This record gives sequence, structure tokens and C-alpha cells, in this order.
Amino acid sequence: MPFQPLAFKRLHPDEQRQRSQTFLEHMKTRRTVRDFSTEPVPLELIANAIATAGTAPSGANQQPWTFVVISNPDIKRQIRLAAEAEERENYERRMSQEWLDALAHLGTDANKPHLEDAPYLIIVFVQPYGLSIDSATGETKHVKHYYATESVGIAVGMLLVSLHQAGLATLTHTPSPMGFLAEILTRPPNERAYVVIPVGYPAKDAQVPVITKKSLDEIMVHVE
Ligand code: IYR
Repeated sequence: MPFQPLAFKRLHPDEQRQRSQTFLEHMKTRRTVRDFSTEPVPLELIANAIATAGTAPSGANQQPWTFVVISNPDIKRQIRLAAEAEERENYERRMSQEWLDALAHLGTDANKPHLEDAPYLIIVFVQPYGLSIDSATGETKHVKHYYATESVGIAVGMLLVSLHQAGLATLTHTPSPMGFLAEILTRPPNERAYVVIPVGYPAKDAQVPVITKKSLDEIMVHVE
């Protein structure tokens, strides 16, 4: 495997501080949105965000992800109906009272109009293994992917940051179980749905719950 010199631009300490502070302030304004406008979004912004996610580090650089972008109204409707059916089971039967209590302050329920309202749904799939054709035998081989779920988690984080940076709103939605997504989208057998991300502009009257994030003191431990 060939190596090459790292292209790395060293920044002035003042610029480092400035950039990191500005970025933090911008990221503090990101909120999960559940009320979407139907206003269209340029596909280029979605494509750039996915390309950004594709720069993520991954186990053995295997890049075990697929991002399916849906704008087709019929497919969005199918996904909404299937997701709502699963979520009704969740809210009415499968989720424990403890889980429902933990969620109550977010005001969520089994109705998912955002799955149709948002101009785009990005369905992220994880590939626990890859498929390759053995050139000698012609047989399909399974190639194990290492740290696939961790890798996709990192890529999704970068996707959300890119979409926020582009002035778009997102929702990280994990209907459970998610098997219906691979079915509706006829994905290959080595892909498992990981998360559904409606993307668009917030509805004019969008409301978000009043929540706080843990302070730095609570989440950072410095071992000197
Ligand atoms: N998937 C369900 C329930 C849900 C679960 C968690 I954990 C949340 O942070 C939010 C919702 C739903 O989407 O309604």
C-alpha cells in the first residue's frame, strides 16, 4: 500500500480558537425538528452532505454505508404508513412505561407526518458485510466489515453537521423494527436500515421542546 505526505494546514492559534468557538456557537443552534415545511430543497445540498458523510473514518476504511435519498411522494407515503404501523405497536404495546416516561417531554407519538412533509428522506443503511464476486469461482463472497455500526454512527454525525451547516433542519428517526425500509427500497441482503433522516426547512410554526444539554463539566473528564 503506497503512502504519501499528509496535506495538513497548520493554523495560527488565534484562528484555531476563533474557528472552534464560532463552530461551537453554530452547533448549539441545531435542534431536532419534527414539523417540516414542504418547501423544496436543492438536491445539491443533500448530495454535498452525503459526500461529507462519505469522508468519515471507518473500520479498515471499508465505508460500510449506503445513503438512500427519497423525494418520491409515493415511496414517502409507503414509508410513513409502515413506520406509523410499527410505531403504533411501539407506543401502545412494545415500549415499557419507563421508556414512555423518558420520552414524554419530547411530545412524540405514533403519527409521523414529517415522513411525507419533508422534501427529502435520507435512509441510512449499514453494511455489516460486503458482497464480492470471487473471480475464480463466480461465487458471491461475504467480506466482514469491522466496526460497521460505529463507522456509520460517525458518518451520520457528519451528515447532520453538514445539513445544519447548509441551513437545513433534520430529524433522527429510528422506527423500530426497521425491516420494512429494506423491503420497500429493495436493498441488497447485506444492508440493514440504521436511521431515517427527514430533511428540509422547519414549518413556519414549528415548535421544539425546551431542553438543555449537559454542561462541559458533566461530560468532560480531564486526566492530567
Ligand atoms: N421511535 C419512536 C420513539 C422514540 C424513541 C426515542 I429513544 C426518541 O428519542 C424519540 C422517539 C418515535 O420516533 O416516535
